[in-house]
Amino acid sequence: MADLTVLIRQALSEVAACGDLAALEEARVRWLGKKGTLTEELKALGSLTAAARPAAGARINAAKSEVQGAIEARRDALARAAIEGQLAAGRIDVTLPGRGEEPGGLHPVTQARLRIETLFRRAGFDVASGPEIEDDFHNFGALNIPPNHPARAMHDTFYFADGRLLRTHTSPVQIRALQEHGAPLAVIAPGRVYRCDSDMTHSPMFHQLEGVVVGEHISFANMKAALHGFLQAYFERDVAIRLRPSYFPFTEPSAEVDMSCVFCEGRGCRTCKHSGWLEVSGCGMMHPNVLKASGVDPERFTGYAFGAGIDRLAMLRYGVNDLRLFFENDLRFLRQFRRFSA
Ligand code: 2NM
Repeated sequence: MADLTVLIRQALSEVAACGDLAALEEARVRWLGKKGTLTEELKALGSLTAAARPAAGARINAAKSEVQGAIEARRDALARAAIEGQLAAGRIDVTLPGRGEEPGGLHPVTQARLRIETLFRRAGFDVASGPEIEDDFHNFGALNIPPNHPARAMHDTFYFADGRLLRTHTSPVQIRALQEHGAPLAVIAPGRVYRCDSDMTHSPMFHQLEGVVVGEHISFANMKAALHGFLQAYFERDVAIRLRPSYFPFTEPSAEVDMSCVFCEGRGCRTCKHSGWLEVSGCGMMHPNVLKASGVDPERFTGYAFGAGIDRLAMLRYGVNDLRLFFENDLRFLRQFRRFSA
């Protein structure tokens, strides 16, 4: 028979070294299982003399129960350690200060839009809105942009499989307003528009402001005065504007609107590329075809229309130099606008 004292010491040290319940179960099988070391010792009793058997049997059973006890103690310790680990991992220190609640604020683009709406309402305009998913007629056809017109490629349109599309401008809103109310009419249509275009200065979704005024004697001079008045009110200062000839399918004649740079007052800086001028809008006299498509008699009525980027107007007013900041929703950026009101 093996030396029981040595076997017990070996078994106890193996049990103590078990790091988890699976290892402990393996050790139990190795020592106390059907073919375990101590079990084999008991089986060997048969080879002893009848006189020696009782004492040897008692010593082996005592050894077995000592190892059994050690295994149970180790199992308890491992189970307790597992629970402690789980508790520690999920511990909540209720004495730590809370994260607190912060007041929210309107997004700078929303602030700019609300401000623009207020200023145009004050000038007698209504504010209209319409669907962002449009049909071909309201986004293109009614705007003197027939199928295969190059302006369609220019617009980088997102199309749906059924032929509908995400509006590329808010002009459809004005077409619908004219169809519904007829002339005379003065409305602006601020809202989200979509173009398949994304880089430093272009976002696939951006915010546009468009406006139309239709009446019996609406002139190009009326348009220039309205745009000048709006820009001065929006930037709360005297600004100069100039109109450069341009082309849009829906207006004739058409122009780009430049404004004296709000950062350098026209002296020249990085933002205005040292020209002293910022391009802020496009405009023109409504094309007779557009009036006709909207149910307005172009022999009796004339109208002007304009379009500008709200995001760009917000950048210029709040001094933001990267358009993408408006769409990343980084709280460190947005927090800076809480103190402003519309
Ligand atoms: C622009 C430039 C010029 C425009 C035209 C219309 C409508 F629907 F009445 F025909 N709304 N806005 C227009 C005209 C938009 O954006 C640069």
